[in-house]
Amino acid sequence: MFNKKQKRLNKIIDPKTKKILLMAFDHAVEHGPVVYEGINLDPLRIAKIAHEGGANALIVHSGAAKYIRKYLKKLPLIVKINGRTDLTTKKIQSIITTVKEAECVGATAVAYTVYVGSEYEDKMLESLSHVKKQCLEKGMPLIGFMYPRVDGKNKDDSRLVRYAARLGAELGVDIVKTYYTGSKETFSKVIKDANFVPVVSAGGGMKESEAEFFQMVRDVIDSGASGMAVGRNVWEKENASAILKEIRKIIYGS
Ligand code: FBP
Repeated sequence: MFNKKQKRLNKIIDPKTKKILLMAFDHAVEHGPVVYEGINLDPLRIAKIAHEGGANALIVHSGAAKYIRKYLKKLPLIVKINGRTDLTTKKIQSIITTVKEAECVGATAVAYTVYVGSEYEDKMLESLSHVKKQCLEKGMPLIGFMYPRVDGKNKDDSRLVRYAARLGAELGVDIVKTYYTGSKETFSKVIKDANFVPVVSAGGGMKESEAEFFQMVRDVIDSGASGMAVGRNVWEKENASAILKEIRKIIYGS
């Protein structure tokens, strides 16, 4: 099982450079399609951008993965195991896919969100233990989306993000994905606290300009992160593949 898992991880973490470039596309579940009016949300379009732009893998839900796999065999897919809609205020994501199902639709890894500090944290951590067991049995890498959700605090509050990232490392996820805290000074502390696991930053909402987003990617990498999982700042743009190639250059340093 260890070899199987390592082979899969080698597709997601570049074995030579240890760099990671992921593209995230679970937004139509998390935020709903209406928020993205006017943007083509066909998962295959997004998968082609990820493939052409040089992403190591694309993060999707199982239905999108099944659809993409019919047409695009090569791109590694990371399948989300839990989820929620934006139509509820409850800060919890429920298990919606098993690791076996993810494997059946061709997943190279699975992803699980923890809302750290939410009133449902206990339930989400308990479910995580079951997901970890399934991953162990299948040799499946696990990406932890370690996202603070504390009433009255910003979700990118650096003290909370440090705690969330460290929790992911302690709980044994293979890669931690968390929010960027807004500065190299604070994000380097996040990386330091979770130093025994690769950490990637989410891209966040749409930036004013491409230049601003590229600067954020540079700052994330300068902070010591292994890479990024980019979403809206890429696939909402017309020249998405070109933008992704630029991001890849920054992350890989070439
Ligand atoms: P972005 O790079 O577009 O920020 O996507 C990262 C991500 O975690 C998605 O995977 C997810 O759908 C979304 O952000 C959730 O955002 P939020 O936690 O702000 O609702």
